[in-house]
Amino acid sequence: MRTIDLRGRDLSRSELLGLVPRAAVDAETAVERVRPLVADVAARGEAALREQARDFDGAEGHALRVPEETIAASLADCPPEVRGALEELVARLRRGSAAQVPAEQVTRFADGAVIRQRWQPVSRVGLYAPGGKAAYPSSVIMNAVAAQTAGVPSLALASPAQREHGGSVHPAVLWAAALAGVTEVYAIGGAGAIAAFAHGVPSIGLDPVDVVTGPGNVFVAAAKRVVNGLVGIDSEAGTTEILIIADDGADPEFVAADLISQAEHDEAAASVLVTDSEPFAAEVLAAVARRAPRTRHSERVRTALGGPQSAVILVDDLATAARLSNAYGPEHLEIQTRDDESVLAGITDAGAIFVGGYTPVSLGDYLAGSNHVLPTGGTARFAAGLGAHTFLRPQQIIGYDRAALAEVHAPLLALAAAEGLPAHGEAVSARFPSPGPVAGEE
Ligand code: HSO
Ligand code: ZN
Repeated sequence: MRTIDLRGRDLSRSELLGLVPRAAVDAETAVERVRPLVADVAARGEAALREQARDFDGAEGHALRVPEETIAASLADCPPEVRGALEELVARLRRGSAAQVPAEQVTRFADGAVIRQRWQPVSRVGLYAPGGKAAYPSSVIMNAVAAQTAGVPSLALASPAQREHGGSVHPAVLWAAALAGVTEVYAIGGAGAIAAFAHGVPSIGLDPVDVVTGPGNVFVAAAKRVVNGLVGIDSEAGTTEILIIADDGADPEFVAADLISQAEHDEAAASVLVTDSEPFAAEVLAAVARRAPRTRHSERVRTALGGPQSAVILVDDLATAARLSNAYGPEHLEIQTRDDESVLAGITDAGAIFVGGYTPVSLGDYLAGSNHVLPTGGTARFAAGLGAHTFLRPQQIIGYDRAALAEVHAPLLALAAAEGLPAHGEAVSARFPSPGPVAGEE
């Protein structure tokens, strides 16, 4: 891992950002490639999907809808300890997600002048789960449970047809579906799946959805961009990132293990340590050098940690570390210091924040009860992670009675006149036949 020494420099937010480069992903070029695929599914439905499955997944003649019995039966092949762990994940996530559903709020301006705000779930969602080596049952559950907790009544799941699994989806995807209680599953992959969700496929009984979520490769991300507007989408989940703020009170072995854990996902993954202690940084680097060659995906980890997106950054103090982290807006932020709460107080931008030496990101990836679908690439500066709220819309319900409307009659007429929209004022005046002045009503 390279070291960037920022000590003794007074850096602005944009200078800080420029000093911590990250891997650039270009979904825009993929958009041009997937646009015709999406249009073809919209126009020709099942026939287009079958051609795309043949061309991209090497699957032909398979059932596009996975029978419900197959979903339930898949659990026979799920190792019991994996099943138990997935059940624990579902249970914790249900509790954690319930806290993301806001209560209805009522604002009363006067007796008879009330607005209510209720959080209304969307009616139907499509969840995408990648196939192949990236078949993460944990991610399927993160998406499904968040939608269910929001109260979404109709949920469909799609994942690529796997030739080695008889044209069905990856078994781990089916385990997750079965344990989360998802019964509508399609063996459709890539951009075609996103198009199928957005436009519907009548011949296989797939009704269009309102929101599409879930991770995928660059073509899935591009297809989500193409259908965005016709349906809602979650944020684009790019390559994973971890930024750790630590001082010499932290355990270098813990920090090294956590940097390696997220590097395991991808050669382009970013692992960044920000510390005010040079001796501590040296200890972490020594621990990384010892641990990295021994882990299963050591080649991938070596590439990720050696890439320009990963670094150890030396700063003067932890307040600067927090400023640096805010500029970066990490997907995952860990704080392991002598005074975690005061560092936390300086943090404004992060997808999820893991506090203390016993809260590694991999806990959040699986069993903390929090959601692991988080904003990447700096989008944590304006976006939230996936949760029940992703599927909820605040809806205001307005109810005024005659007396309450009378009270705002005159100022409303003034605003309507100012905007040159007299019919707006007349709609109110019509309810107060002559003479109509507000005072006359009281
Ligand atoms: N760290 C990944 C999520 C994940 N990890 C799934 C293991 N399985 C992105 O937050
Ligand atoms: Zn992970």
